[in-house]
Amino acid sequence: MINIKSSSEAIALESKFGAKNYHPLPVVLSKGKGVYLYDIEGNKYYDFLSAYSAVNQGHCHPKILKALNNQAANLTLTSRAFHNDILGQYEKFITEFFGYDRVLPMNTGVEGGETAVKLCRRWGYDIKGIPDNRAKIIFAEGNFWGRTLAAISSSTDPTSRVGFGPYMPGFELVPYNDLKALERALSDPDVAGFMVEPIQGEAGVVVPDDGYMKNAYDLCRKNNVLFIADEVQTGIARTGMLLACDYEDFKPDILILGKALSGGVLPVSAVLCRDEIMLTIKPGEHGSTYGGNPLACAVAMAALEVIKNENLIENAFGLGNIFRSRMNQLVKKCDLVSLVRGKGLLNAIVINKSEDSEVAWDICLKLKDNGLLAKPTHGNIIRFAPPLVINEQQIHECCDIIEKTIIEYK
Ligand code: IF1
Repeated sequence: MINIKSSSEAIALESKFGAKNYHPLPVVLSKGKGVYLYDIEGNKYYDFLSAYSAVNQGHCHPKILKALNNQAANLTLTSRAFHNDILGQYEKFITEFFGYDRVLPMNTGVEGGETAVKLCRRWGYDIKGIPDNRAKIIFAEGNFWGRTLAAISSSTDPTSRVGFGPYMPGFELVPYNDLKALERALSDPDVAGFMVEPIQGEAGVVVPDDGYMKNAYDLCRKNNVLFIADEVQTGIARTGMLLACDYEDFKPDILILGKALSGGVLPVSAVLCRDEIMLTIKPGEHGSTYGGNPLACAVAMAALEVIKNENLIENAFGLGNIFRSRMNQLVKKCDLVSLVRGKGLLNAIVINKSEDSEVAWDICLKLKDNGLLAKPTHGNIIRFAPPLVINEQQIHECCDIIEKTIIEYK
C-alpha cells in the first residue's frame, strides 16, 4: 500500500490510473466519524451528502463496525449454494421490520431495481396473465435507479442514457406527479408495474404533491398493476419516516431498499414483497454471488437497529423542519437562492441561475472551504443530506455555514 502524503498525490494517482466516470469535488477524504469527514491534510468537514443517503447512521458507526468485525472473524461468504446460520435470521428480521412476507437479498441499489423489474414481469405473466414478452413497466420522467442497461433504458437524462443503446423494451414513461397521465398509461392491460421514487433524488429532490403516491397506488390497484417503490435513497429514516411512502396511507407491493441498509459499510440491497409475487421466481432463476452474504446480513441488522435505537426517524423529521425553516429565511434575504424543498433530512436548495451555470458548483467549493461538503445534483440544485445522527446544535452550525457562504458569494 502506497503511503499517500497529500491530496494532490491521491488525485494524481486517480487521474493517471482510474476511469474518468466521475467529476468529484477537489477533496480527498481519509477518515469519517459520525457527521464528520477529514481530509488527508486533517481538515474537518460536515458531511452534507452522506454518500447519497448511504451513511444515514453516521460514518463508521461503532455498533455497525462491531457487527462487521464479529461476523468477519467467523464467516463472510458461503454463496447461496449452501445455507448459513445468519441469512434466515436476517430474512425474519428485515421482513418483520418492514412488514412484508419475504425478502430477496441483493447488493447494490440497481440490482434491487433489476430484481423488482424481473419479479414484476414474472408476476405479470404468471399471475396477471399478460401474454409472454408483452409485459410493460411504467416509470416517471426524471427517475434515477442506477447505471445498468435496464436502468438507463427508463432514464430521461441524456447523460445517463445517450450512447449506450439499444435499450430495454417494455419500459414506458409518464410525467412525475401527473395522475391523469398515469391513469391513461395504466389502462393498458399489458402493464405489470409502476416503479417510482417517493421523492426524486437525482432529479433534484423533487417532492410530488401531497397524495400523489397514494392516488398512484390506488390507480395501480384499480388496474391490477404492481406499485414498486424505489426507496433506495428516500428509505430508512432519511425523509423523517421509516419509508417516504409512510407519509401516506398505503403499502407498496414491492419495496426496494439499498444504501443506508448497511450504514455505508458495504453494499447491501433488498427487495421485499408478499408471497404471491416473490414465489413466482423459482430456484436458479435469479440471484447473486454475494446476495445475502453473512457479512451483509449481520451489518444490515445492526444498521437497522441503530435507526430504531437512536430514534433517527424522529431526529430526521424534527431537524429537517429546522433546516428548511432556516433555509427559507435565507431565501427571503438572498435572491441567489430561489427555494428550498425536501422532507426530513433530504433537502435541496435551488440556485437562482440557469441549469448549466457554474454557480452551484462554485458555491460547493466555497462551502468546502468553510467546512461543509455538498455537491450539486442537476446544474443549479444543491442537495443537502447530512447523516441522520446530526444534532440540533450541529444543524444550526451548518445552516450558519451555508448562510454565510451564500450571502458572501459574489
Ligand atoms: C452514483 C445519483 C443519487 C438511487 C435510487 C437506485 C439507485 C440510486 C433512487 C442505485 C443510486 C446513487 C448512484 C451514485 C450517486 C447516487 C445518485 F446521483 F447517481 F443519482 F443518489 F441521486 N435508486 N443513486 O438514488 O443504487 O446501484 O448506486 O447502489 O455515483 O452513481 P446503486
